[in-house]
Amino acid sequence: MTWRAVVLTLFPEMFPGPLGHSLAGKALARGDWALETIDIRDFATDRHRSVDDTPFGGGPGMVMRPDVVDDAVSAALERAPDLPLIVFTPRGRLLTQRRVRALAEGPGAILLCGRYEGIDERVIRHRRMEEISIGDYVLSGGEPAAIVLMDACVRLLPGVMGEAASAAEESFAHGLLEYPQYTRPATWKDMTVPEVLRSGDHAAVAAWRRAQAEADTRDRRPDLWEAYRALAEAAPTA
Ligand code: 6GU
Repeated sequence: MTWRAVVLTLFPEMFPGPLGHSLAGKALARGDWALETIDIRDFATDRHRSVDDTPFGGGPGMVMRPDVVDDAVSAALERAPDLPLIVFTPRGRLLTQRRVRALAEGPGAILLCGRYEGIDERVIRHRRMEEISIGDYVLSGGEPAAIVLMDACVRLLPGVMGEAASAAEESFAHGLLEYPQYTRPATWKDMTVPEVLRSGDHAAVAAWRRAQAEADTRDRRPDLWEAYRALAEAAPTA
Protein backbone atom coordinates (compact mmCIF):
# COMPACT_ATOMS: atom_id res chain seq x y z
CA MET A 1 0.00 0.00 0.00
CA THR A 2 1.32 3.41 -1.02
CA TRP A 3 2.04 5.92 1.73
CA ARG A 4 -0.01 9.01 0.95
CA ALA A 5 0.37 12.69 1.83
CA VAL A 6 -2.43 15.18 1.12
CA VAL A 7 -1.17 18.73 1.66
CA LEU A 8 -3.57 21.63 2.22
CA THR A 9 -1.81 24.89 1.39
CA LEU A 10 -2.15 28.36 -0.07
CA PHE A 11 1.08 27.67 -1.98
CA PRO A 12 0.70 24.34 -3.84
CA GLU A 13 3.60 25.34 -6.14
CA MET A 14 5.97 24.81 -3.17
CA PHE A 15 5.44 21.02 -3.57
CA PRO A 16 7.05 18.58 -4.11
CA GLY A 17 9.98 21.07 -3.93
CA PRO A 18 13.01 19.33 -2.44
CA LEU A 19 11.01 16.10 -2.17
CA GLY A 20 11.10 15.85 -5.98
CA HIS A 21 14.86 15.22 -5.76
CA SER A 22 17.25 12.65 -4.36
CA LEU A 23 15.89 9.55 -2.64
CA ALA A 24 12.44 10.95 -1.84
CA GLY A 25 12.07 12.05 -5.48
CA LYS A 26 13.05 8.63 -6.80
CA ALA A 27 10.65 6.97 -4.38
CA LEU A 28 7.90 9.36 -5.50
CA ALA A 29 8.59 8.54 -9.16
CA ARG A 30 8.54 4.79 -8.33
CA GLY A 31 5.18 5.16 -6.60
CA ASP A 32 6.51 4.16 -3.15
CA TRP A 33 4.61 7.18 -1.87
CA ALA A 34 2.14 9.71 -3.31
CA LEU A 35 1.84 13.45 -2.85
CA GLU A 36 -1.31 15.45 -3.57
CA THR A 37 -1.94 19.12 -2.90
CA ILE A 38 -5.19 20.94 -2.30
CA ASP A 39 -5.22 24.72 -2.80
CA ILE A 40 -7.07 26.20 0.17
CA ARG A 41 -7.93 29.28 -1.89
CA ASP A 42 -10.17 27.09 -4.09
CA PHE A 43 -12.58 27.01 -1.11
CA ALA A 44 -12.94 30.77 -0.75
CA THR A 45 -16.50 31.89 -1.38
CA ASP A 46 -16.40 35.65 -1.83
CA ARG A 47 -15.57 37.78 -4.87
CA HIS A 48 -12.05 38.47 -3.65
CA ARG A 49 -11.38 34.79 -2.84
CA SER A 50 -10.29 35.82 0.65
CA VAL A 51 -8.99 33.13 2.97
CA ASP A 52 -8.04 35.28 5.98
CA ASP A 53 -9.26 38.17 8.09
CA THR A 54 -8.08 40.43 10.92
CA PRO A 55 -7.76 38.89 14.40
CA PHE A 56 -10.48 39.52 17.01
CA GLY A 57 -8.86 41.36 19.89
CA GLY A 58 -6.48 43.14 17.59
CA GLY A 59 -2.84 42.55 16.86
CA PRO A 60 -0.69 42.24 13.78
CA GLY A 61 -1.31 40.13 10.71
CA MET A 62 -4.17 38.00 9.49
CA VAL A 63 -5.87 34.79 10.65
CA MET A 64 -7.06 32.03 8.32
CA ARG A 65 -10.87 31.79 8.31
CA PRO A 66 -12.41 28.68 9.90
CA ASP A 67 -15.15 28.28 7.26
CA VAL A 68 -12.74 28.25 4.31
CA VAL A 69 -10.22 25.96 6.06
CA ASP A 70 -13.02 23.58 7.12
CA ASP A 71 -14.26 23.21 3.54
CA ALA A 72 -10.72 22.47 2.37
CA VAL A 73 -10.37 19.85 5.15
CA SER A 74 -13.68 18.27 4.05
CA ALA A 75 -12.35 17.91 0.52
CA ALA A 76 -9.18 16.25 1.82
CA LEU A 77 -11.14 13.84 4.03
CA GLU A 78 -13.42 12.91 1.12
CA ARG A 79 -10.35 11.87 -0.85
CA ALA A 80 -8.58 10.24 2.08
CA PRO A 81 -10.98 9.51 4.94
CA ASP A 82 -8.59 7.27 6.90
CA LEU A 83 -5.58 9.58 7.13
CA PRO A 84 -4.71 11.38 10.39
CA LEU A 85 -5.12 15.15 10.22
CA ILE A 86 -2.11 17.26 11.21
CA VAL A 87 -1.82 21.05 11.35
CA PHE A 88 1.56 22.77 11.47
CA THR A 89 1.89 25.54 14.02
CA PRO A 90 4.64 26.80 16.32
CA ARG A 91 2.06 26.21 19.13
CA GLY A 92 2.12 22.46 18.47
CA ARG A 93 3.89 19.53 20.11
CA LEU A 94 7.48 19.11 18.94
CA LEU A 95 7.90 16.57 16.15
CA THR A 96 9.92 13.57 17.31
CA GLN A 97 11.47 10.55 15.63
CA ARG A 98 8.94 8.47 17.60
CA ARG A 99 5.99 10.29 15.96
CA VAL A 100 7.71 10.15 12.55
CA ARG A 101 8.11 6.37 12.90
CA ALA A 102 4.45 5.91 13.83
CA LEU A 103 3.29 8.04 10.89
CA ALA A 104 5.60 6.21 8.47
CA GLU A 105 4.09 2.89 9.64
CA GLY A 106 0.57 4.19 8.98
CA PRO A 107 -1.22 4.96 5.70
CA GLY A 108 -0.02 8.59 5.42
CA ALA A 109 -1.32 11.96 6.60
CA ILE A 110 -3.33 15.03 5.71
CA LEU A 111 -1.03 18.00 6.32
CA LEU A 112 -2.57 21.44 6.83
CA CYS A 113 -0.15 24.32 6.37
CA GLY A 114 -1.04 27.50 8.20
CA ARG A 115 0.09 30.87 6.98
CA TYR A 116 0.08 34.34 8.41
CA GLU A 117 -0.43 34.58 12.17
CA GLY A 118 -2.36 31.34 12.39
CA ILE A 119 -5.63 29.51 11.83
CA ASP A 120 -8.86 30.23 13.70
CA GLU A 121 -8.74 28.01 16.80
CA ARG A 122 -12.32 26.75 16.32
CA VAL A 123 -11.62 24.74 13.16
CA ILE A 124 -8.56 23.16 14.81
CA ARG A 125 -10.77 22.01 17.69
CA HIS A 126 -13.77 21.09 15.56
CA ARG A 127 -11.63 18.74 13.46
CA ARG A 128 -9.59 17.55 16.46
CA MET A 129 -6.38 18.25 14.57
CA GLU A 130 -3.03 17.14 15.87
CA GLU A 131 -0.90 20.30 16.20
CA ILE A 132 2.78 19.82 15.36
CA SER A 133 5.77 22.19 15.49
CA ILE A 134 9.22 21.37 14.11
CA GLY A 135 11.21 23.50 16.56
CA ASP A 136 11.43 26.56 18.73
CA TYR A 137 11.76 29.20 16.03
CA VAL A 138 9.22 30.89 13.79
CA LEU A 139 8.61 30.06 10.13
CA SER A 140 6.47 32.24 7.86
CA GLY A 141 4.24 29.24 7.19
CA GLY A 142 3.76 25.52 7.70
CA GLU A 143 4.95 24.47 4.23
CA PRO A 144 8.61 23.88 5.15
CA ALA A 145 7.41 21.96 8.23
CA ALA A 146 5.23 19.71 6.02
CA ILE A 147 8.26 19.06 3.80
CA VAL A 148 10.35 18.20 6.86
CA LEU A 149 7.74 15.76 8.16
CA MET A 150 7.31 14.05 4.76
CA ASP A 151 11.08 13.75 4.27
CA ALA A 152 11.49 12.17 7.70
CA CYS A 153 8.64 9.69 7.04
CA VAL A 154 9.47 8.78 3.43
CA ARG A 155 13.09 7.81 4.18
CA LEU A 156 11.72 5.18 6.58
CA LEU A 157 9.38 3.55 4.03
CA PRO A 158 10.39 0.01 3.02
CA GLY A 159 12.85 0.08 0.13
CA VAL A 160 13.45 3.84 0.09
CA MET A 161 16.81 4.06 1.86
CA GLY A 162 17.66 0.54 2.91
CA GLU A 163 20.20 -0.24 5.62
CA ALA A 164 21.63 3.26 6.19
CA ALA A 165 18.25 4.66 7.24
CA SER A 166 17.55 1.96 9.79
CA ALA A 167 21.04 2.25 11.26
CA ALA A 168 20.87 6.03 11.68
CA GLU A 169 17.33 5.74 13.01
CA GLU A 170 18.37 3.16 15.57
CA SER A 171 21.10 5.44 16.87
CA PHE A 172 18.61 8.25 17.50
CA ALA A 173 16.16 5.79 19.01
CA HIS A 174 18.83 4.94 21.58
CA GLY A 175 18.73 8.58 22.61
CA LEU A 176 22.24 9.64 21.63
CA LEU A 177 23.56 11.84 18.84
CA GLU A 178 25.24 10.00 15.99
CA TYR A 179 29.03 9.49 16.18
CA PRO A 180 31.24 11.56 13.81
CA GLN A 181 32.12 10.14 10.38
CA TYR A 182 35.34 10.19 8.33
CA THR A 183 36.36 9.12 4.83
CA ARG A 184 39.48 9.40 2.70
CA PRO A 185 41.98 11.03 2.59
CA ALA A 186 43.29 9.74 5.93
CA THR A 187 45.10 13.05 6.47
CA TRP A 188 43.60 16.35 5.37
CA LYS A 189 44.72 19.85 6.39
CA ASP A 190 46.93 18.36 9.12
CA MET A 191 43.96 16.50 10.59
CA THR A 192 44.29 12.72 10.74
CA VAL A 193 41.41 10.29 11.05
CA PRO A 194 41.47 8.56 14.47
CA GLU A 195 43.75 5.54 14.27
CA VAL A 196 41.18 3.16 15.78
CA LEU A 197 38.85 3.65 12.78
CA ARG A 198 41.58 2.31 10.49
CA SER A 199 42.60 -0.52 12.80
CA GLY A 200 40.13 -3.10 11.54
CA ASP A 201 39.26 -3.91 15.16
CA HIS A 202 35.46 -3.85 15.02
CA ALA A 203 34.96 -4.04 18.77
CA ALA A 204 37.39 -1.14 19.31
CA VAL A 205 35.63 0.88 16.59
CA ALA A 206 32.24 0.27 18.23
CA ALA A 207 33.58 1.30 21.66
CA TRP A 208 35.18 4.48 20.25
CA ARG A 209 31.97 5.45 18.45
CA ARG A 210 29.89 4.85 21.55
CA ALA A 211 32.23 7.02 23.65
CA GLN A 212 32.16 9.81 21.03
CA ALA A 213 28.37 9.68 20.79
CA GLU A 214 28.08 9.96 24.56
CA ALA A 215 30.62 12.81 24.89
CA ASP A 216 29.03 14.81 22.05
CA THR A 217 25.53 14.27 23.42
CA ARG A 218 26.64 15.43 26.90
CA ASP A 219 28.29 18.58 25.45
CA ARG A 220 25.76 19.54 22.81
CA ARG A 221 22.42 18.25 24.02
CA PRO A 222 22.21 18.19 27.82
CA ASP A 223 18.45 17.57 27.45
CA LEU A 224 19.01 14.30 25.53
CA TRP A 225 21.88 13.37 27.85
CA GLU A 226 19.72 13.69 30.96
CA ALA A 227 16.97 11.53 29.43
CA TYR A 228 19.56 8.96 28.32
CA ARG A 229 21.12 8.82 31.79
CA ALA A 230 17.73 8.44 33.46
CA LEU A 231 16.98 5.53 31.11
CA ALA A 232 20.40 3.92 31.69
CA GLU A 233 19.81 4.07 35.43
CA ALA A 234 16.47 2.25 35.10
CA ALA A 235 17.81 -0.36 32.62
CA PRO A 236 21.62 -0.45 32.75
CA THR A 237 22.22 -2.20 29.38
CA ALA A 238 19.90 0.05 27.28
CL1 6GU B 1 4.92 23.94 12.14
N1 6GU B 1 4.93 26.52 11.66
C1 6GU B 1 5.44 27.76 11.76
N2 6GU B 1 4.82 28.78 11.17
N3 6GU B 1 6.53 28.02 12.44
C2 6GU B 1 7.14 26.99 13.00
C3 6GU B 1 6.67 25.68 12.93
C4 6GU B 1 5.53 25.49 12.25
N4 6GU B 1 7.49 24.88 13.63
C5 6GU B 1 8.43 25.67 14.10
N5 6GU B 1 8.22 26.94 13.74
